Amino acid sequence: MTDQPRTGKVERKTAETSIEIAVNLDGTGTYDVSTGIGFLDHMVEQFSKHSLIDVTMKVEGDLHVDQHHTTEDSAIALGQALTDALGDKAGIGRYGSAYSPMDETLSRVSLDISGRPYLVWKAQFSQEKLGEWDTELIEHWFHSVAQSAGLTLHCELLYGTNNHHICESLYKGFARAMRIAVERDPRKGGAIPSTKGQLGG
Ligand SMILES: [Mn+2]
Repeated sequence: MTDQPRTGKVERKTAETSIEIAVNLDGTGTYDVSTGIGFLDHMVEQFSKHSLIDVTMKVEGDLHVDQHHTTEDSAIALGQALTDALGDKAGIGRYGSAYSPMDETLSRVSLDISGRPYLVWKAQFSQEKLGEWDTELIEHWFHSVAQSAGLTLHCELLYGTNNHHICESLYKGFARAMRIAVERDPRKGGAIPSTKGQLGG
């Protein structure tokens, strides 16, 4: 097992979006995020801050159409950058869970960096928008990250009413669960955390 910081990088350009993302799993929660969607920036910043994963994310999307491509493609690219940084996943905790209280809201996020993408989503919003961001895209963001990072990801709102709190609680929970799951456990040495000897594929 090496002590080198685990970094990942993705550049993705289509007719709909142009994206540059860099992550450092062994960072300090430093971020520079610009997607053109204010609330999405706020959420990706929360992800970085509470996972301690450094995130640089520059997105130029076709927001004149709507926010779908920008949300989806930036989530896919973030998942790819995380996968790139994780490499063979040697020595990682693999699993992570977090409860996140935020005033009246409580959520639970539980995940496995399994290589088997799956999203269980049990949360709903009563507003159509947070800032200018369409709330129907929030589940889609988590679905896209789970797919491209190979996560088995369970996101549940246990209770809560304020839409800003609900969304932020889920992102903070995702961040804190990821922090635990990507952390290198020195007791594991460089072992792949699976009796199969590999994760994914
Ligand atoms: Mn907030």
